[in-house]
Amino acid sequence: MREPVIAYIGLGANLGDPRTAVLCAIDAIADLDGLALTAQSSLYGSAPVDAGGADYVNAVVQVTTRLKPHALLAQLQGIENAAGRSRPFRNAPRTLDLDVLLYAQLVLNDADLVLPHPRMWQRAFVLQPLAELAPDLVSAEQLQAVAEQSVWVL
Ligand code: PH2
Ligand code: MG
Ligand code: MG
Repeated sequence: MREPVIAYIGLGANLGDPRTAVLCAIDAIADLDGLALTAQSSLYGSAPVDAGGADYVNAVVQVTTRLKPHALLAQLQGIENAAGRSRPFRNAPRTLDLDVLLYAQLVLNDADLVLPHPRMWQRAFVLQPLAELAPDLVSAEQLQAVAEQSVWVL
């Protein structure tokens, strides 16, 4: 049996009822086989970054999982699809977005999965909730670099 590893998942939504979508997604993640939800951040509001539409609800959860990275991604995409996710164009407003941010120390450059998440260090809506869960993973300098982005605790 694979040893369980710690992974971090970013959640976001800005269409429909985003707060409910993010809370339901956290429950759905916790219900997945091969995974335990081990911590969840506060919910954050955030202005869209490189995107249009309404303000987002964002959060980060920590999971401990035996799922391989692509199996974890596939499970998360199932939850996105069940929430009515469509992909009409890049960074379109979405009912639910679930991104694997970190998977143990793994560095991966596959076509469908890049780890760590390639844009997470430019995004306060990821770094602030991640720092709440795992302060050792985010430096003061990294938080300072995105300090002009508008993010607030809900
Ligand atoms: N997700 C994006 C693009 N821009 N902006 C905010 N505030 N929150 C997001 O989750 C978000 C975004 C692409 O996934
Ligand atoms: Mg995303
Ligand atoms: Mg995504």
